[in-house]
Amino acid sequence: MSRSSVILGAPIETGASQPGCLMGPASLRTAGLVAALEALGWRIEDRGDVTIAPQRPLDHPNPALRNLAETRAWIEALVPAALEAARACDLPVFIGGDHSISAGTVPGVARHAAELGAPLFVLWLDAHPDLHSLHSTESGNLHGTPVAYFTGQPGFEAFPPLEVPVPPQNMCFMGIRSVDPAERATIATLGLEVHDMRSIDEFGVLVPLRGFLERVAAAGGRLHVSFDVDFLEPQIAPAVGTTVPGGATFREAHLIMETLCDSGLVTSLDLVELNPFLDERGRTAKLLRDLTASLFGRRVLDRMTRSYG
Ligand code: 4U7
Ligand code: MN
Ligand code: MN
Ligand code: MN
Repeated sequence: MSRSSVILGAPIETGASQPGCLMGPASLRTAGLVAALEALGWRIEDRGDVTIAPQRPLDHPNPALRNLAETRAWIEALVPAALEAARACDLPVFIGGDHSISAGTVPGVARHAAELGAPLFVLWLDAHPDLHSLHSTESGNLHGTPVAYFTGQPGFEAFPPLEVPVPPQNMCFMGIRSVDPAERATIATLGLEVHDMRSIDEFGVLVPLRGFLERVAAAGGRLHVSFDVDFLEPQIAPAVGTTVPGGATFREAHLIMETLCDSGLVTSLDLVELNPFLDERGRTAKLLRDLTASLFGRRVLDRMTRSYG
């Protein structure tokens, strides 16, 4: 039996600092994401894009917050859509949209994991830990807040109540190289597993990734991967608003996706922060398509795979 995936677009750009992520789902479809995955033997159902109605502005004690009402509405729309997608297939792919989509997709798949009685783990591939609360964010850009929200941190009274939080000890961050003071404090307090770019320079991507995958397998866990384009070195992935130099290389990123594929543990994926307005002849969209294909089983040659757990 071939494996199945539901593709769901979430064209959100209200969480980001600049417009353009709205076009992310269209750009990935134009790059041929569906055909690339079908070529690997997957059954793909593209459910199109989620939408929200126009919103009336919401007040908040933090005057810096931008587009709070829209983000709230996106979360309310995405949680049930992500839950349904997770119920309907082996590995749903959520296409952003800026990273605020994960404030809906992760709680949605967390509810599905809870239905199955399995713990949910999250691999966060990003230059940033996205650990701000609605009170600590200084930029007011809500794509910097999803992890704090879905791990159940305080300061989210203005977001929809969270039904199934992800335990902070089930998180693993890789690629981190831009951390604000409030986020640094949260990382220390919660004791989060963070592999910053320095530690990737020192140990490569495989040592920390294998350690985390062993942990997921030992717990009988499900694994959500959230892939922010700014995880990558901006020279190979220019289509992103929040570029930070010193990101993951082409091979580091593919090796992560290939290793995740071999593990057989991944049960959902976000592809976020693609801003096609900033792309160069579609190269970032094509790279993201190919990285997803590596996660879905594309490989150079057949080989023995390593098993976990
Ligand atoms: B992304 C930032 F200040 N921390 O809060 C902020 F550096 O989803 C960036 O990872 C947030 O791209 C980046 O605005 C959010 C900034
Ligand atoms: Mn992010
Ligand atoms: Mn980022
Ligand atoms: Mn970004």
